[in-house]
Amino acid sequence: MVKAAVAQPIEMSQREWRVAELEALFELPFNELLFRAQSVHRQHFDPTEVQLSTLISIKTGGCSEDCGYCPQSAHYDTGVEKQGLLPVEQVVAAAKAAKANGATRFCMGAAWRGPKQKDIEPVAQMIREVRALGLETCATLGMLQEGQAEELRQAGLDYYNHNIDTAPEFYGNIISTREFEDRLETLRKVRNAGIHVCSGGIIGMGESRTQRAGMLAALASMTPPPESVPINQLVQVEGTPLHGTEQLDPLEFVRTIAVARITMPTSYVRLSAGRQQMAEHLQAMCFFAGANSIFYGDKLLTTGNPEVERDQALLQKLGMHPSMQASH
Ligand code: SAM
Ligand code: DTB
Ligand code: SF4
Repeated sequence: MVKAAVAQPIEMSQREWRVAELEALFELPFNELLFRAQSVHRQHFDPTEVQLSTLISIKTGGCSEDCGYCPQSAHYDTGVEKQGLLPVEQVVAAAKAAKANGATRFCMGAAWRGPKQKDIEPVAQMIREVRALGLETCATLGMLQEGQAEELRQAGLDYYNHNIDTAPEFYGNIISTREFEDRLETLRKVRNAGIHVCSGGIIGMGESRTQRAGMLAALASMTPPPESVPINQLVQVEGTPLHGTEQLDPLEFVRTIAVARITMPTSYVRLSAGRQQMAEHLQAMCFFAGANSIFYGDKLLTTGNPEVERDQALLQKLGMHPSMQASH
């Protein structure tokens, strides 16, 4: 009888990852892959802990970019109502509610190609006030110009979310108004300003397995890899070009989480958009595969997310609990 390869929970030090190595991980027998991922996970994290991050859309819709997945692009008719920059008080009230529900990070998202210089001060004010509540701050505002990352850091920004979204080779199939390299440039600015990096992507956009491996290889090979890695399942929104894309096998999504965990052992891997469409046992499997963070709150940016009570019940059922806040 052929014996299955013995799992080796070896320490994966930071290094350049080749796409072929990640493809080999994807091709492992499912149980072998999950066992390896869980073993790596336990070397660095308490497997019962999950980090909770709440989102708010501070500026909604009417975006000039043509990202094929996004309901907020002005290029598509999706019925999303446009909303200008929210008043600071409204953002702070939402942050207080998020904290009261147990979130430790608050992420402010804007449907911009990038912020104009006049936008920086009001956003900086939001960051100052949210941080004063004792929450970790995160913002996702699009591409940054020279000096803007420093201004945001100065205001107390802990994390900047800027996803590479997909593999370099597939990027042009999804977005035409900017290039993959533009994303890397903003990530460099964020890193240089001393802000923690949150970067991940979307699965289920019609990419191949090799391209899923390519996206994760690009993230894992960053020096250092992003501290937070959101793995989104495409939320298909009517009116966007990607609406109607063939649904991905859920087990392939779990594999993607596992490969992210193995290749980025010390990063928080966030089970992100798409949870509302996932059964509880699928989410549980993602946690076993090494996901240790979620978006928490009834809404993502414009689409739904499981209600807070439902998530609390799920965590309780799984014997999991929110992780304490990282100090800043
Ligand atoms: N406009 C900024 C930008 O694109 O960087 C910030 C906000 S944008 C909505 C943040 C991220 O949300 C995108 O990079 C993408 O990964 C994710 N996203 C947008 N629409 C999505 C969808 N329908 N399904 C899953 N993720 C989505
Ligand atoms: C991320 O990776 N996913 C979040 C957050 N970063 C900003 C956004 C998901 C958006 C899903 C579609 C919507 O609600 O508009
Ligand atoms: Fe605009 Fe961001 Fe949506 Fe792209 S993902 S259309 S940049 S809001």
